[in-house]
Formats: sequence, structure tokens, C-alpha cells
Amino acid sequence: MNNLVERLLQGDRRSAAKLITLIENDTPERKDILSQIYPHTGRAHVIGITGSPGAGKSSLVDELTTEIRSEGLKVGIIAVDPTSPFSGGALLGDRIRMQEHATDRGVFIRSMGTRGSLGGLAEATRDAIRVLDAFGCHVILVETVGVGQSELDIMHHAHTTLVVLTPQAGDHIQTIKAGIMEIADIFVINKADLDGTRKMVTDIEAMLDLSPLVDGWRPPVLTTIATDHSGIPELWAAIKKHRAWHKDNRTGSDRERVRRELAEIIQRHLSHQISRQLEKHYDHLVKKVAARQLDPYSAAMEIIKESLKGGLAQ
Ligand SMILES: Nc1nc2c(ncn2[C@@H]2O[C@H](COP(=O)(O)OP(=O)(O)O)[C@@H](O)[C@H]2O)c(=O)[nH]1
Ligand SMILES: [Mg+2]
Repeated sequence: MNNLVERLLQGDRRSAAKLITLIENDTPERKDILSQIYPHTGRAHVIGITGSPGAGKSSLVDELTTEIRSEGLKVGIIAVDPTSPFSGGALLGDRIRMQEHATDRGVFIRSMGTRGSLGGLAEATRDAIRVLDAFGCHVILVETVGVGQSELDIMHHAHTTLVVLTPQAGDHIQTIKAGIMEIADIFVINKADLDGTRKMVTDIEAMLDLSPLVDGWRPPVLTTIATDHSGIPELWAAIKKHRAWHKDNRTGSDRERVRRELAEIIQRHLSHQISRQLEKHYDHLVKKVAARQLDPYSAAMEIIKESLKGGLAQ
């Protein structure tokens, strides 16, 4: 395992792939891997790309990769699909589209599904991002398919979040989930070759007029046609602008991110320990509650007090 991390730091692709698999499987080595990798992270710019299925996220990732590679930067791509039980591979369509990049040594592509993400998909994705960061990727593009909480959780780990919409009927802003609108650092109206693009832009700008700015950043609304690379250089420029802004304003959000992660790890650990202790040591209280001799709140408080004394860290 030591070896794997050393080889990763020297830029070995196989080690990167193996380490991500160990993390996904939530193996006992995961903690050590992360301890060793962590000092070598924090350099990559993580870009989250979210939006409804078919909006053109994979096409945009593909075009952005071409754009970023033309500057000689190393790119990591993580495709997250919470609806897919598989990981390690990629959806056929995405794989064909990505073929051009698949042979490029400066691009690392990985997909993650719910299978094998035993500690949670968002957590596995966060740690996979760290592996690619330590691997030396300058930019990491994280595409999430699907909707819901895990998608939002994953976007918390991005520095810049793109929300991809299309001018098509289903994407009218009234129908877009509020949570998705709020996480956007940049709005991308893709498929700008279709009717309704102008209206979509105007609607979003009108919505932004009514929204309070977060630390002074107003999300730009850009239009792209991923299929012919139109608007991609402008999108990459906007991402870089956001990165520069983020660097100047990041202390608060970095700490918030760390707090969130610590709370998550502690909760996971404690809840595991408490379940174990409940089984091992507190049957007398369980019996009392079941017999209505004690109420669950009082029993719970007693258990918390006892557990803290006993030291939950073991
Ligand atoms: N007309 C048009 N089609 C596009 C554009 N971008 C992507 N597509 C097509 O939309 C479909 C879905 O794209 P994909 O990138 O797989 O979407 P994803 O599900 O969001 O990853 C594919 O057939 C693309 O070729 C665009 O700008 N204009
Ligand atoms: Mg896709």
C-alpha cells in the first residue's frame, strides 16, 4: 500500500486506479491511504458539472477536456452515476465519446457507481478526487448523473459548479429544483442551437436579479453548443475567472468544507461505536425501556454519558 501511494505520487496510472478501488470498497486501508495522500492534495481545481440526463454534460466534459489539454494541463474526469450499480467502467455512449481522450496520458477517466461505495458515494467521490489531486491532475471534472441528495453532496466538494440546462421545455426554470439553482457558480445553457435559448438566458438572469449574491459573485449565464465546440473557450475562461475569485475568498468556504467532513466522519464513527456498545453493554437498559420501566430519552442520555466516560474512540 505504501508502494501504491509512492507510485501514485510519481504519476503511475495503475496505482491511481487501484487506490480508488480500495477507497470505493471502504477497505481497512482506506484511512491510511488518505492520511498519506492528504498532504499532497489541495492543488487541483475541482469542477462539478450537474444537470438533467441528456443536457449534454458528458459532451461538455469532453470539449472542456480538449480545451484544458491545449494548455498542457493534466485532467482527471470522474463520472458519478448514483443510479448505476456499476463502477470502474463507463456508460457505452460516454466511453465512445471519450475515446479520443482515453489514449491521452494527460487524461485520467474513472466512473463511480453505488456498487462498491460502501462508505457512501459522495464520500468515495471526495476521496477519489483526492487521489487524482495527488496524482497530479491540475483540473478534475466531476460529472454527476441523476438527481437528489447525493448529487448535491458531491457538488459540495467542487470549487466551481456548473449547472447545465437546455432551452428545451423540461428545463423551464420553474421546474428546476431549487437546490440545484443555488449551487450554481456558472449557468451553462447548452444546446444553444435549439429554439428558446434567449428566453432561457433572460429567465435565469431575471431570477439572479432577485437572488442575493454569495460573497459578491454573480453566476454568469453562458451559452454553448457542445457538439461543435461553440462557447467552450468562453466557458473555460469563466471557470478560470471563478477560480481566481474563489482563491481570494476561499478561507471561509474551505473551513466550512472541513467542518462538514469532520462532522461526517465523527458521526459515522460514533454511530458505529454506539450500535456496537448497545449490543454489548446496555441490554439491561434496553430491557427496562421495553418493559416501560424507563423512557427511551432517559436511557439514551444515560448511555451517552456512560459511553463518553468509557471512551468512544476505541
Ligand atoms: N443539438 C445539440 N445536441 C447536443 C449538444 N450537446 C450535446 N448534444 C447531444 O445530446 C445528447 C446527450 O448528450 P450527453 O453529453 O450524453 O448528455 P448528458 O446525459 O448530460 O451527459 C447527445 O446525443 C449529444 O450529442 C448541443 O449543444 N446541441
Ligand atoms: Mg453523461
